[in-house]
Amino acid sequence: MFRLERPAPEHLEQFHEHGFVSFPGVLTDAGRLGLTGEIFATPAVQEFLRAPAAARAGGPRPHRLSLVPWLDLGVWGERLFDAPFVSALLGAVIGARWHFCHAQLRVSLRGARGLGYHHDNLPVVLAERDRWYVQMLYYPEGFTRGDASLRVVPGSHKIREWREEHQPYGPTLREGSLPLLDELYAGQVGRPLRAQELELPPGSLVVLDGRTLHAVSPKPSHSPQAMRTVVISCSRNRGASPQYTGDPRGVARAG
Ligand SMILES: O=C(O)CCC(=O)C(=O)O
Repeated sequence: MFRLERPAPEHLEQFHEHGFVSFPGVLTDAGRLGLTGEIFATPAVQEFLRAPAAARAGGPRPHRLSLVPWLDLGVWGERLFDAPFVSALLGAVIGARWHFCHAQLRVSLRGARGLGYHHDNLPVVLAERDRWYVQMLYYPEGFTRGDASLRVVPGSHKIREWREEHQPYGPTLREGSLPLLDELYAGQVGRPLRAQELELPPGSLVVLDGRTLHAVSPKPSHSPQAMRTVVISCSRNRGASPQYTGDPRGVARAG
């Protein structure tokens, strides 16, 4: 499923230094097409794609479907958990013991709004936020700049203390103004917080340190690409507390 058996030392260096690393076109054609088939076979995706455009335009995330967790993975999706490349990468970053939290799926169609700057490291036990949360984001169709592209903020994984207005976890999607975050937090990481906008071919992977700030550009209504999907598989140190999923009881339990 992967064109690589393991990450190179330079990949790991980039990941630790900048909080992310990308692997352009790392999925084989069979892997990319197999995963796409499983995405299209997912009943919630079929329902989303069949719905009239007017129905998809409503709600807080127009033209974007988000499945957390994504439970309809088949043989290809399952390999994202146990392929030699994945085990080698997670073993090199987390160490010998980790567990998968879940797989997630997002589908963005023309007119999707995008996401503000945020990070996704939301352990139920807040004290564990400096343990590993590694997100592997697979893009079967890839994306070009300005079209549902991923923007990452190199070095932002090194922010340790969130100011009171961003407590407990960091900025929410609505608060994600990068100039403001730069003003407030660049001092902690010793370099300016600037976004790097990625552009990736089909079958690419981005590995994020869960603390790294990132955002997604809107998908223009005239985009030449009808649909962009991403499958995200997330892992933590084994035994670490699970991810806060939006259930308010999770926040109450945070220590
Ligand atoms: O759509 C993407 O590329 C990334 C998704 C993301 O950042 C999120 O859902 O938190």
